[in-house]
Amino acid sequence: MSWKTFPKLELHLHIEGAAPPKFIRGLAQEKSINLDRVFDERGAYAYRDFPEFLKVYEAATQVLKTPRDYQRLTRAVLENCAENGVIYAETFISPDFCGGRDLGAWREYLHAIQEIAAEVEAELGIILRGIVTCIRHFGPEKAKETAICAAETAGDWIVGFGMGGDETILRQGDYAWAFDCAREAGLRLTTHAGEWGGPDAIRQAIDDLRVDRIGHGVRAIEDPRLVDILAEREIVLEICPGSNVALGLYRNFAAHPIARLRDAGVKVTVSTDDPPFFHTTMGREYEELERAFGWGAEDFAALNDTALGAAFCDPATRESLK
Ligand code: ES4
Ligand code: ZN
Repeated sequence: MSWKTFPKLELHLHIEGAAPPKFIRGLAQEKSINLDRVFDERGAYAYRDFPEFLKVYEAATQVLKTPRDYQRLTRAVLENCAENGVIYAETFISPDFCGGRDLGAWREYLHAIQEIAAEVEAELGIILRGIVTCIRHFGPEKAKETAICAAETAGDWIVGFGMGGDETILRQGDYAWAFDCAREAGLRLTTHAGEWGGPDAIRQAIDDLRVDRIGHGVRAIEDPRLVDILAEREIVLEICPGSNVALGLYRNFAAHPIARLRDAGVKVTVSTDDPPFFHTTMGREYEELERAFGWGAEDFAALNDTALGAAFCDPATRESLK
């Protein structure tokens, strides 16, 4: 069955990672930037593993230079989301790519993105909010600068702070200053953990960064006591099954732990991460979950209820989504 029009919330979406290849190619052409290493012969993003994925991601992102470029990107991303039934999305945005962590420049990017998001909301009804994200492999010093950008722009639209990037570098706790700074500014917190790192990375995220949600977190399944902790403390997982399958973490949807985590009482949600990179959409995620686990409307409504409860937006916005 097609779940394309089923109303959905999406909590884990990297804005540059949601850029359609066509959009990036068009922008590269306009700017005469060579992107041969980024695409394969069929025009899809070309990478073999996670480190290569991060390189291709950063290379593709190089064509996004101005606030206007991010405006065009945001429109393209929101149109794709809305076409897949998404009514509310939180997207990761990084001052590393938007203005090089300079606060004045960051404000300009943010203004441009918010402006177009409001325009698309009026047209299509989809609501977007931002989570400022630091990039782990850029190191803790840059993460501090990123957190300051986040703290200075925290409010109705920038609602969270997070960390992505290469999870095998350093430890979650090495970024505690940045997360403390963001928390003090009133931001809610999430970090990528338990995708490439094992259960211990998830424990560090909970204990050392005190996050509200975990990006991925799927490898908690390897530690039953940790699964119980996640369930008891109601720590929400932003699970991206198609991403995990595309990057080879699990053979296929049927082998993915999302159903086991859910059945153990963990609060799970579903997102696409970097949809064109992983050849997925929210519609496709739901179709594959139906195929693998027989999930239907009730199961999907429950996922979205969990996402609504875990959304970082203000209560009035949350109420409007009920
Ligand atoms: C990521 Cl920094 C970043 N960007 C996009 N996708 C990611 N997955 C993990 N880290
Ligand atoms: Zn991610």
